[in-house]
Amino acid sequence: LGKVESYIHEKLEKGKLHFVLLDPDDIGPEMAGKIAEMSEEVGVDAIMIGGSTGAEGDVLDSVVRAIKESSSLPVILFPGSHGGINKYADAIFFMSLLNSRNPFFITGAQALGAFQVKRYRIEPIPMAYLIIEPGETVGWVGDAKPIPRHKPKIAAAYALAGQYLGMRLVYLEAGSGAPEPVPPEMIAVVKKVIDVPLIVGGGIRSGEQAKTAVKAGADIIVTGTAIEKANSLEEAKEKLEELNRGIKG
Ligand code: 1GP
Repeated sequence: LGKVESYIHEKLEKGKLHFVLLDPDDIGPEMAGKIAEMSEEVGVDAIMIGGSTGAEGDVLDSVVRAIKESSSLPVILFPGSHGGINKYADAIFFMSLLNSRNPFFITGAQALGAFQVKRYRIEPIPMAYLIIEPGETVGWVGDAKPIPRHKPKIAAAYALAGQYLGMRLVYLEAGSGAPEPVPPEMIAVVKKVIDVPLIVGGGIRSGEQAKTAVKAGADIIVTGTAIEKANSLEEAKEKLEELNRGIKG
């Protein structure tokens, strides 16, 4: 395993993890740097960078660099397509949107990005990415057939298929800003079936919601909107602390 993946596994032996997602389309480099620095102070485990609309090119470049300068947390790309690759990142979730209707999001963008990942020596971490209702922007852009919230077995079947295809992480995604996170019943059913770490994100805004997801079986919780939407840096820090407590107890 690569450096970042090993780091994730070592940390998972001691407890559950919290990854903070920053979308360069919503947040400038200065703010991103400050949030990354605060995240590290509070005990967040990694910074993810990505978004479905416009997290590319110079905008992405300056945000990744600002984060690398202001914290020593691993920076993991969470790309909406091959445009979300950046040479300053440590690793990339090399993800396939398994329940997309469009092969571009299953294998097409991956082929277009593969040589770039190799050239820049970004550590690829293969991941099954599953969109759960409502799916929000990423569900629409990714042309997903979102998994119904009350059908946990469908999610589990896709998750297990992902594992059997060689993916080393499974991500259940309700969509950024989703009104409700992935249901705990679904998290529990998926967790029971797979052996690889389970990531859950989308709509997790409170420590209580984070705790519920962890109790159900999530290994890694991703939060983005709750922190990006804070009205001040102090508020963002309080939110980070609240979420972190919910995840780590
Ligand atoms: C989105 O799962 C992540 O891809 C995080 O979602 O912005 O709702 O926290 P939020």
